Amino acid sequence: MTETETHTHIPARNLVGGDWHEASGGATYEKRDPWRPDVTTGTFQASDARDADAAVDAAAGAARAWAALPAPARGAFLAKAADVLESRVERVAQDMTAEMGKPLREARLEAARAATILRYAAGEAWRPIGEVYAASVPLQRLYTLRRPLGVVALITPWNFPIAIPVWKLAPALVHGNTVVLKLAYDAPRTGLHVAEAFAEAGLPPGVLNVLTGPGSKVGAALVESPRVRALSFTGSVAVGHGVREKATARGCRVQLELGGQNPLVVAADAELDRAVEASYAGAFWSAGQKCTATRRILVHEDVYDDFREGLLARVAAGKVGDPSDPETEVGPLVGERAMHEVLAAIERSRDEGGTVLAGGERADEAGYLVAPTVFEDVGDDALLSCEEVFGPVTALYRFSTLDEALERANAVPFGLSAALFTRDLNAVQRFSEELQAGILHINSQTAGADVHVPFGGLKGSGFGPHEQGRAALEFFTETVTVYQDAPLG
Ligand code: UN1
Repeated sequence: MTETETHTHIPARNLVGGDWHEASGGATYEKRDPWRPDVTTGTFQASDARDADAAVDAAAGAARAWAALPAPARGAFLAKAADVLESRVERVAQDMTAEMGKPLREARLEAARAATILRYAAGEAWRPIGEVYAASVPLQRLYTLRRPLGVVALITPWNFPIAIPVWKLAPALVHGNTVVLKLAYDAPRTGLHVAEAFAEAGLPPGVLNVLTGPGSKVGAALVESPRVRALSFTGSVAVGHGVREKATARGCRVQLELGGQNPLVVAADAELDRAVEASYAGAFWSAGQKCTATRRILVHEDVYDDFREGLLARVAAGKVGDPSDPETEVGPLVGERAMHEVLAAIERSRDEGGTVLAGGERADEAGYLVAPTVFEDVGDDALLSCEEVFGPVTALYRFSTLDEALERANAVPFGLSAALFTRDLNAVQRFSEELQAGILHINSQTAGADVHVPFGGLKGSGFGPHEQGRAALEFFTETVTVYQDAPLG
């Protein structure tokens, strides 16, 4: 295996059982640059169910020995992979920008974050995996023990093409599972860097298997595979619900991270400049393609006009365009279909009575760029107020009391993240107790996820235990209780 496996082999290959393989059906697909769609960024394996089966076979074969390895020895592979990835942050970032359009400045941060996640997870090897209880009889040890599940499958999205694969696989591996990772169809190259980093770190064959290809074939096969004990999925609500139905029906453990309809509330006493900056970042960075993006901005009526003016000035000053320019803040959407969906949602919102204050149209002839779009006068039951429109579109709403803001913020089926800008401790307290979202931000933007704390949504935004931090232990292990009585004689 060479250092440049993912670059020198055209098409790029899957990692299965420690070797690089072409898809068994021999099919490949091309990925194009969403900024310049006539440019091909790579050719990848269009894997199918046979490849998924081979990967599960390899993972099952490696499971026993991997689970038997002491956790710190497992963690050492994660630390080595972190070193490899860290040495390639710039290349990973450039590849990410080229294949899915995330602006380079954010892609660099995400690539670096992958190494941090691996280091954090490596450290988990040294932390407790059970609890000791007082015994109810003499000479007994009574304790719990968390054990690996076996083979786990991870189905990952294109919008965080390295952070999400890594934040799923790192705890899965360190806690002793073997993994089949399905990379997003629209961002395969970025994820293959992870495969390469682990291969170079000398990970035993079969412990991590990485496949590219269509979700309808590879993902579906993993969902159905009886040897996959747990399945972690991040993506759309529709696909996620299908995954849950099929996988839970066969007794497979399921974790879903789905969409959001995230509110940002600006109180009358907020630091308006900060609220404006956070709204801009939350709504428009990554072209709004984060499940944690800011979709609704609720502003107190006393400061509404000032905030609106500030946000529109910030939008006008924003740097929009070529994602490979390190100054660019807002780049293209991931693909043509995604762009048309967002443009259609903008049209519908106009038809529903919304007023476009900024943006509202495509902003480049070749690239799939939609200008940062701000609406107002959108009804609470309109599309933009209820559904997740996965693009650089946000809406302003006016409110008069905190009760009203909380009620309207909560009036969606989602519950991923939310933000409040205020200096009022009472408002903060109410928000932290009543806002129906898994991730709450006081005076910071709705997006973002530290590596060492739980991440996950409430209501329709998620299912199963949260990800990251210590929470990951819950999903990737099962607990046994041990009654250990000493011999009497
Ligand atoms: C972040 O806000 O940095 O797919 C992470 C998503 C989320 C991750 C967001 N699961 O957008």
